[in-house]
This record gives sequence, structure tokens and C-alpha cells, in this order.
Amino acid sequence: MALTVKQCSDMVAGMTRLTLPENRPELMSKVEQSWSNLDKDNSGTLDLEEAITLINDLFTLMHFPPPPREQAEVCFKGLDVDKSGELSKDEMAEGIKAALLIKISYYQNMLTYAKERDLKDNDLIQ
Ligand SMILES: [Ca+2]
Repeated sequence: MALTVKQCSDMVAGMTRLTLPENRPELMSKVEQSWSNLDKDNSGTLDLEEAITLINDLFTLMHFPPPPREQAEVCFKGLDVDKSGELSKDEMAEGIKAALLIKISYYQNMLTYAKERDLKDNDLIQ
């Protein structure tokens, strides 16, 4: 996926904003938006199957191939901080934040690359 320098820096800014503590309500509202579709049994938490669907969606959203099942399960266990076997909205928000931070560092590397080559705002980063 080729982006211009401007698109790339806008993405970093947008994603960074979501990870800031003061924008927690905004992050929570994004979690809230997708939650009702995912929490099929309306339990208020996501079980492993529901969470894996979400993890796959998130990866797709970030233009990463969905992880193999095994890796998604490891991911789920990592997100389930209180080891309840289910994910709460807070645990999910933390997971999204962690995913965003990974993605931000990816785009920051692209920006560093662009800077080293003295690319302008509308130049594509190849
Ligand atoms: Ca939990």
C-alpha cells in the first residue's frame, strides 16, 4: 500500500490522538460501536470466539493479514488481563491501543524513511 508523506503523517497523528489518555472516551466509543455486533450473546464481555472475530477485523482494518488461530488465541490471552477467560471493554480498549502503537511505529518508520530521502508532502512513499 503506497501512501503519500502527507497521508502517512495524518495517519500517525490520527492514531496517536486515539492512544492519548485524554481521548480515552473517544477510544471507548469506538470500542462501543463495534461491541454490540461482536457480543453475540449480549454478555457484556467477549468470549474467545467473539474476540477472535474482533482480532481478525482489527488486523484487516490495519491492513495486516489476519493472524493464524494459534496466534489469535495468544493475543486473546494477553488481552485478558484479569484472566477471566473473557474480554471486557476496558481490556479491549487496551488491546486496540497496543495495536495502534504497533501500527504507529510502522508508519513512523515510513516517515523517517521519507525524511531521509527528502520526500515532499505529496510524494509517494514506496
Ligand atoms: Ca477478562
